[in-house]
Amino acid sequence: MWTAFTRAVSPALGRCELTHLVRTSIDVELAAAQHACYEAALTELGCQIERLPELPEQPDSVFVEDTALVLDELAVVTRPGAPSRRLETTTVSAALACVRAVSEITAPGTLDGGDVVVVGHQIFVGKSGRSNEAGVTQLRSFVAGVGYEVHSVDVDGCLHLKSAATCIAPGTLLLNPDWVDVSAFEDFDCLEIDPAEPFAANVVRVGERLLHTDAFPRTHTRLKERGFAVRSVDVSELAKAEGALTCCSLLVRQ
Ligand code: CIR
Repeated sequence: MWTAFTRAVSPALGRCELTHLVRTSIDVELAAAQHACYEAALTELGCQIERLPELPEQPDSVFVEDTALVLDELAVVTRPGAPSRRLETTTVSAALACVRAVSEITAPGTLDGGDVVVVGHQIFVGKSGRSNEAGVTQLRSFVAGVGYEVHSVDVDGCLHLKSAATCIAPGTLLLNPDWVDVSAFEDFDCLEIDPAEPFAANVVRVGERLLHTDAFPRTHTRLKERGFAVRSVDVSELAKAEGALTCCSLLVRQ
């Protein structure tokens, strides 16, 4: 059984952080409707949805993935690299304390959950503008005792490591080789996105099932050809806020 922690789209989403995208007008009502479809898709994939308290003043608060890393053994609440996002973590910490022992990244460390890719007991952290070495060192100290190794990985051209690589099955990754140093993943089975769809490497995995955005049909076909069951949703308004699919939930195995 899986729980997916989510949070409502803030009416202030239009004032979100942007790093690689040019600001365009966001239809917040449509974003909320797409977010509801995303939650419905997660329910179909076997998740029970738990809504975190709304934070209407926090533009990026729908992107809950960045606020924590949840492993089977423990949770780590992050200190997001964007100062504007640091008020998002308090409610996450309180919610996760009900399901896991919680550690917290503290200053000067920064870490965004979107930079963290877990493949078995190997944890990869993107060296993005959001996560720093102090954050990685703290994370390493929290997880070493439960058998995880932590590695830093170069990323370039995208916001987070999870924009460039996600784990789609045990020991298998979907990658955009233009945005990540693929040699970091040479021990794993790596499937590449279709080059015409640079944002397509971000896939939500719930057990054996995958959730992808419907903006990437070519990569979707590659996944299907490899035998993956893939459900897709439209999150085009959230994408204007530089949000990927994984960033709208924190998945917890119960
Ligand atoms: C930000 O820049 O922080 C938000 N506008 C988007 C965060 C997306 N997070 C993610 O994909 N993990």
